[in-house]
Amino acid sequence: MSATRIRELIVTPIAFGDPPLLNSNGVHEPLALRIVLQLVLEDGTVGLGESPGGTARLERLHAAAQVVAGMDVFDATAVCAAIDTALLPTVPSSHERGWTTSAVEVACLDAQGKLLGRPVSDLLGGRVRDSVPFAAYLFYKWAEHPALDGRAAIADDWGEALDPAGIVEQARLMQQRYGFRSFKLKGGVFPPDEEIAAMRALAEAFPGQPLRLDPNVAWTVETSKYVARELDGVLEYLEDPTKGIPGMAEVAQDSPLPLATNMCVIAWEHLKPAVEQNAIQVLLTDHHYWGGLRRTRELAAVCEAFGLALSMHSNSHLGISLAAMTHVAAAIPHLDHSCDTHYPWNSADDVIVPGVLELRDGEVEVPTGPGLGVELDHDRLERLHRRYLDSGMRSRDDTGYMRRFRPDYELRLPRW
Ligand code: GKR
Ligand code: MG
Repeated sequence: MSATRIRELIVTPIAFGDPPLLNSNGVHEPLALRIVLQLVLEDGTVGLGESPGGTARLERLHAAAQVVAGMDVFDATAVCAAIDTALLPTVPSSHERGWTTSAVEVACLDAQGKLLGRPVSDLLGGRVRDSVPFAAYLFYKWAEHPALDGRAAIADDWGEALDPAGIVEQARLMQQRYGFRSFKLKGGVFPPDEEIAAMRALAEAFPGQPLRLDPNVAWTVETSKYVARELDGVLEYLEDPTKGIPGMAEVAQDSPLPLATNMCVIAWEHLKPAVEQNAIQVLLTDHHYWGGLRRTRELAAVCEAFGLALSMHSNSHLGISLAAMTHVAAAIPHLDHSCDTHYPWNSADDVIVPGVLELRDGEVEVPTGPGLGVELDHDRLERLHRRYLDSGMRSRDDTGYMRRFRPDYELRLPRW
């Protein structure tokens, strides 16, 4: 029996704390869901992976576990192809299948690195930087999760941010705590003029530091053009102002600002029309759905070929994902912008042993230990799994949660 053969894939759904962050869909619930993967080899080596949660993703990872047992961990391409083939009949979207293959690919690379005694960044061609810059991810937010159904209110140490002054204060806290030198605001929450005012206030408070605004398709084409004009000279890019490749292309025709996306170009087949229509100038990559770390590096080369700048998307996540994001970002020569991360909002509940990943001066040093360089805290994992089981929460529902407090809240995109 070869030591590098996969014995089993252990799939553990978890839930961790999340503050009341606002977006164009509603508000974050008190818990966010992720899934932790442990890919166990015949010799006992364990490769780690982290995927977004939810019932569908969990079922697909369980299906993947059936397929990968017995395969060689160094055959990561074949492992992903086998999973893709198994999912194809029930999951027609390549983007959706990508979430599953990506998480397993990361676990394969972690295990490979551990076997070889080399960091994952070495397996991706070697690092071109020793630390990776991240942006402070600013959100409009409530001071607390209000009391609900007998549950007490849940406060946090970030405070309320519902206007330009609140956003500047949050940015200052982010800078004090983590040293960030670039800032992204999640918009699509208030009328565009209020969000324009917030960006101007940030520009005044942090002169010369890169700024971006992402309303998650809350605006029409016309509104997007208006905001782009108003924020000319203020933003480094405007992210997903409006829906779809044709809509973004229409905005891009008149926009003085580069347009970025993690919404309309999310699978390989979207690249050709986006390039043909000149719909975007910046792509936010994300190894969680682009097929893993090696495919992300390939994507970076495609972007380079077509003159697209590269940035990185994030969702509520923990340390295994942050380690993977850091390794791949370290191995991409043309990383044009600091990466997004939700880590400051969620790191208190991490599943990894502390000490390796730290956001300092707005950067994370690339771990140099074998594999991803992070270690699972099994007690934490057990606690967060129990929390998942006890919560009864099985999918993210920002809109439904918002309606618990504002029953007349409607999900309307575009809203303005
Ligand atoms: O966490 O509310 C959020 C974000 O809106 C997230 O869901 C997005 O996927 O961060 C993301 C983005 O850049 O669009
Ligand atoms: Mg975005």
